[in-house]
Amino acid sequence: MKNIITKKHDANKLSSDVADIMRGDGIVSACRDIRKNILRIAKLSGHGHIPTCFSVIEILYAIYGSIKHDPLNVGWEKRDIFVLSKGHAALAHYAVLAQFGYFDWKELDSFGSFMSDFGCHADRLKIPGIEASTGSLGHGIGLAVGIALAFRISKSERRAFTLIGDGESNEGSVWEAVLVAENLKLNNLTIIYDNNMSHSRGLQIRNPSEHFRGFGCEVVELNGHDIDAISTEIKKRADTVKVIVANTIKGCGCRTFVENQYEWHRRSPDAEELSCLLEEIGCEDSLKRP
Ligand SMILES: Cc1ncc(C[n+]2csc(CCOP(=O)(O)OP(=O)(O)O)c2C)c(N)n1
Ligand SMILES: [Mg+2]
Repeated sequence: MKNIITKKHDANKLSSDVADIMRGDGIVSACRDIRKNILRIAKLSGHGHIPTCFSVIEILYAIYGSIKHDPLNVGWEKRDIFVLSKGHAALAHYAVLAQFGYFDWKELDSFGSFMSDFGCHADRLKIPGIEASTGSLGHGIGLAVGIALAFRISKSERRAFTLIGDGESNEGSVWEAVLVAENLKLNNLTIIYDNNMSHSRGLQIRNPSEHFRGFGCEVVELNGHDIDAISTEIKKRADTVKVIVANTIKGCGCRTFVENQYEWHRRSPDAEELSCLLEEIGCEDSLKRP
């Protein structure tokens, strides 16, 4: 056993947030299946950013369960727009889009391979449901601000949503975008801030809620693994820019990732590690697609 795997899954020792999402049926089991498939595809491809992805599964699930969109009519002119600003979570985004019926799971098996449409960062011209090509941190939020402004100018009821990272928010362009959005009082823009405290390679942003409030945004802070809480806030509009500070666990669901966050940022598991990780999320029995 490689020492990168720490110990076997012990639900009693996990934080209550982690343990809660691993119990129950319905949405909870859908999120477990999404995690299972991300692990499977990361192993297949040799790529992944798995902890980054596991941090935002419930957020992405809540977004696609709440915004206006239609997987059978991807160009629907009344749809809301979501931009994944922390673009290295592309595999999580693809997985949630597959879960919501944008494409078949089996298409994702080519993720990260030569000439695949499913790149490690998503391309909006290649994948249905991807509205912006992202991956260079600090840019997606600016696109979302522009999209929200365009909706206002065209007197549209459509809304724009974006998901940004705490490490990403070391980029000054994030705060420039917030400044512009709040000055324009873009009440059709919701920013979700993935507060997974991943400051090992960046500067820590202490108390992000206060930062956003300082800019004049309307801020709500919640558990980023609580789908109901996120969905409720996604649906509610504010008078100005709305920011949801989502407190998350980077690698949520796998103790190994939580404890070895930095080492796992980009690596993919080998066969032995994969079976340990599947066991940690409670899916040791099967690698079949949902
Ligand atoms: C402009 C830019 N600089 C650096 C990188 C390299 N990079 C990829 S992920 C990452 C850390 C991002 O942290 P965070 O936004 O908190 O995402 P997390 O992995 O925690 O989900 C960095 C610096 C990048 N993709 N883009
Ligand atoms: Mg982070």
